Amino acid sequence: MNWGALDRYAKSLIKEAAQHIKHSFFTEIEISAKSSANDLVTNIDHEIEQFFIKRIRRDFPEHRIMGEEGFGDDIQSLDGFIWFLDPIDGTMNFVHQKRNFAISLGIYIDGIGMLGYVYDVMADDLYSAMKDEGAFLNDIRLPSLEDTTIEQAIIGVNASWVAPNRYVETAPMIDLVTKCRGTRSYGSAALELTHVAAGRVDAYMSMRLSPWDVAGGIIIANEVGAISSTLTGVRPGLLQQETFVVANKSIHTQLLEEFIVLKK
Ligand code: 2AM
Ligand code: CA
Ligand code: CA
Ligand code: CA
Repeated sequence: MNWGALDRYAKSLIKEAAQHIKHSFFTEIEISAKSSANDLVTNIDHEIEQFFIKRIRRDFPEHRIMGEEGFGDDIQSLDGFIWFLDPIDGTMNFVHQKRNFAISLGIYIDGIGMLGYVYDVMADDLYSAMKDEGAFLNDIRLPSLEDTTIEQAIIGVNASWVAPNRYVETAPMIDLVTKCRGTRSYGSAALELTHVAAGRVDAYMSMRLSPWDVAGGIIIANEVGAISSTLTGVRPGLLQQETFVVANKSIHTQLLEEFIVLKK
């Protein structure tokens, strides 16, 4: 495989898809609910996923695609080439804010992340990474992360972590949000991963994410030395919904051991 050529191909596909998304603001967008009233999807999510899939199938017929909206392949194993695609990550932001959403794409071979992309469409910020070649923001290299401490960290969490929930004990989470320097919640898992990779946020966690939410961002975060895992500390499996945390490596273990206490 010519990885440089595949990288250029993926970037041009993402930029073309982003133009379609921007043009959609001049049309009537159809919004519907998926699993719950707050879980939104639009005709644009569907159209963008179909745009990618049509191109990838034409140009790489032997590759498989896992996309959020279900137009891709039924993926039960990580063998061979797999493209993990979230056509719009942060659909609620797309609908309500017309910003703060991203296209997320990760290209894996036999479960190993090779090329990762998160494109903040309205900011025109393309985060990308190639395994062992570093991570970039618009072709400017992102430096490796420097060590930090909980007291100096900004933690990416949403309010559900300190409200009663079925995944984690709230008392240690309240302790965490009290001890850390600040908290943030951006509403797009892919963008939150890039904030960690760029050192703007020091950790991000979620109780339930799917492979397409994180596959691209994990590769980017990995290249600057951040650690991604489930809340039990194992590598994300990328075949089903899981808990997720990405953090500066100097606080990852402490977060899991002291503050994220899983309910039995
Ligand atoms: P989405 O916008 O592509 O659905 C919102 O905090 C983040 O969680 C987004 O990255 C969102 O992705 C993701 N997410 C995963 N499952 C979700 C669900 N059932 N409802 C809403 N957001 C979900
Ligand atoms: Ca969704
Ligand atoms: Ca998503
Ligand atoms: Ca999505």
